[in-house]
Amino acid sequence: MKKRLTLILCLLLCCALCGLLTSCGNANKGGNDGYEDFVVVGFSQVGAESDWRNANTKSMQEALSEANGYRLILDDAQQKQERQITAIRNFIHQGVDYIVLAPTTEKGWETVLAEAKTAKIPVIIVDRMIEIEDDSLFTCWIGSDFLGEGRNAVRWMENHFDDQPLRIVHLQGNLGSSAQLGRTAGLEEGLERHPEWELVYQENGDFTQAKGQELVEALLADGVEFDVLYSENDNMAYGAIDALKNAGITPGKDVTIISFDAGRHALELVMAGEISYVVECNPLHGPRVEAIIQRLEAKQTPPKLTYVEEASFDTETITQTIIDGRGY
Ligand code: GYE
Repeated sequence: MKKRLTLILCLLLCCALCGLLTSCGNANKGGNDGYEDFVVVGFSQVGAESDWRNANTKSMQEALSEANGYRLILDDAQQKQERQITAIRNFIHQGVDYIVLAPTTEKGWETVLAEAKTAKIPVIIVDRMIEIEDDSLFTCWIGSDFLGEGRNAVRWMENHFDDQPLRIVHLQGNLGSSAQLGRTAGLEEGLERHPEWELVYQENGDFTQAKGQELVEALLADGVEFDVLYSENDNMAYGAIDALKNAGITPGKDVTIISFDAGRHALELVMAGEISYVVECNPLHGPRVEAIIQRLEAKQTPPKLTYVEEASFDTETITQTIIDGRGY
């Protein structure tokens, strides 16, 4: 009798343990966790530093929605690579179907992506690129040609200023990110070709409006004089514009401003003549990532690298229709 009771208790314990394991195991593989009908995607986002980034997050949320059959687990890394590494490890632990990574910096992904590969979870990189020797550690990448963007801006400067001497202030984005590296490299090529161009100031503005304003206030206080402000994103340009105006300097007249991203407000400032040239960087990757996942679900192979098409605008080419059509 006692023996039979122990046996029954053991069986009950086993059942309970099994149930626990199924529900704690793969987030997507059955159980009562509510994930079973969805494709589960873990998205490690850089942060919320700019309008571009917020538009990017929104685009991902809209495309990878429950109505479309997805469960999106979004992690905001607050611009820190360590946080992204932790987020990816959590996604692996949760057994997501796909990992999407918008990397803060290019370097330092080998170990964690090898862990994702071992767990057989495809990794889709968006926006910025990673620098990695073994490219089997990610499935594919979709994003922008940042060096092309920088070269585009420099071409405009060459056409606009001919051989005029220029004093240039350079606000950089987060150091080590593809967006910074490419846009900086474009400018550096221009500086090499043009001995009449002088770089009078170069600093990291973290891609934020607050830092852009702070840096320009500081350099004006130091008496730095300049003709061109090359800002590696719109938000830093907005901050710079505030600082210039507060100091009685008219953007677009006393100083030429060049920016990257081309969000709606930047386009309005081009129309108002305050930003002279803006190079577009498209943040709407949600539907593109969704299409990639659909192909992978259908056991197809998406292209390894996809560059999105991007335009640019100056005071002559901007129109109200272009501004009205800009959703972010
Ligand atoms: O230009 C900037 C953002 O990586 C393209 O990051 C992105 C850049 C974008 O914070 O505004």
